[in-house]
Amino acid sequence: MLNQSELPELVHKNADNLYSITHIADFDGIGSAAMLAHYSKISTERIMFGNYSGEELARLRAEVEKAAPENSLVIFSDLAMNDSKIDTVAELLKMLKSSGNQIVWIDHHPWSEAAIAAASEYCDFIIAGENKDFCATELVFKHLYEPLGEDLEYGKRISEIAHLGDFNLKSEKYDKLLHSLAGAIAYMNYSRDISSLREMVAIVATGNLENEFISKKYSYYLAELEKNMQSFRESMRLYYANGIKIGVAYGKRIQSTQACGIISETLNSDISVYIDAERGKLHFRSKPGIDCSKLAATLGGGGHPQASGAEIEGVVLDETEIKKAVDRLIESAKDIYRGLPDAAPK
Ligand SMILES: [Mn+2]
Repeated sequence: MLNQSELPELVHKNADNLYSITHIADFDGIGSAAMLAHYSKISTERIMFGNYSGEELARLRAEVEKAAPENSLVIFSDLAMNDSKIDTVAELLKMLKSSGNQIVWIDHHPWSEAAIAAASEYCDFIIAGENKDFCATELVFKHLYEPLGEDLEYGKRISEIAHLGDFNLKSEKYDKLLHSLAGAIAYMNYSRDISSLREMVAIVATGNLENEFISKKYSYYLAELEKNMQSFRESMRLYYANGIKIGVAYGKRIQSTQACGIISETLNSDISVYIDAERGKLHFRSKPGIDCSKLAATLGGGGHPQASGAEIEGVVLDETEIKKAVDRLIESAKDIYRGLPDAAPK
C-alpha cells in the first residue's frame, strides 16, 4: 500500500499513462474523471464507466479487456463495491494487477468491511467508506490534484459543483447549471451513449460547462421528460408502514433525484421510491433520520442513508412486476421501520 504523500508524484509520473474508471450516473463521476483528464490530458478512450449492476460491470470488464492497460496507473473514482458484486470486481482488479498496473481507488459511498478488505488486496491506495463531508470529486481534488499545484481554480470550481450536486444542495449561483449537467448526463446514460459521456468528460476537463454540447443533450432530456411526466404522475401512490409514509411512482427516463423530489413534494412522503421501469432500477430517497438504504438492501441494493438504489437485473418491468416489487417493499418496510424517529421531520 502506498503512502498518501506518494500519490501526487504517482499521478504526475503517469500523466501520459493513466486510465480513469468512474461512475457513469452523475456529475461526481464525470467531474472526478474530468479533473484527472484536465491535469493529465489523457485521451477519451482512456476514460471508462462503471456502475453497480452485474450487467454494467460485465460491460466495464469488456471495455477494460479491450483497452488492456499495461504497466499503467488505473484510477477508480466515485464507485463503491457492493457486497453482492465483490467477486466480480475483485476479479477485474486481479486482472489489472496481473498486467502490471497500479490501482488507486477513491470513493465516498458506504462500503462493508468485507468489500474494503477485498479491494485493499489489489489496490495500491484506497479511500473507501462513507464520507459525509466530501464527494468523490472533492477527494480526488484533495488527494491527487491539489498537491500538484496546477490550475487550482479549475479544481476548486469542479469540486464545488460536484459537492452541490452530490449532496443535493440548493445554490442560487449553480442551480441552473446543475440541472443542465444532471439532465444531460441522465440523457446520455439512458441512451447508453458512452462516446458522448466520454466527450462530456473531455468538455468538463476544459472547464467550459456552459458548453453547447451539454445544453443540447439537456434539451433532449427535457423533451423526453415532457413525454414521460404525465404517466409518471398518474402512477404515484402513497403507502404506510408503521406510520412512515412511502411514496412510490414509476416511469422512465426521469433523472432519479428529480423523480424522487417530485414524489416527496407531491405526497409529503418520508421515503420516496422511483421505479425506472425501463431499466429495472429502483431509486430511494428519504428524509433525515430514516435510512432508506435498509429498504434498498432488501432488494440487494444499497447506497447512502438518504439516497440509495436497487435493481431487478436486466428487466423491463411491467405493471404486474412493479406491483409485486412494491408489495414486497412495503411488507419489508413494516419490519424495518418502527415508526418515525424523533429526528425526522413530521
Ligand atoms: Mn458521488
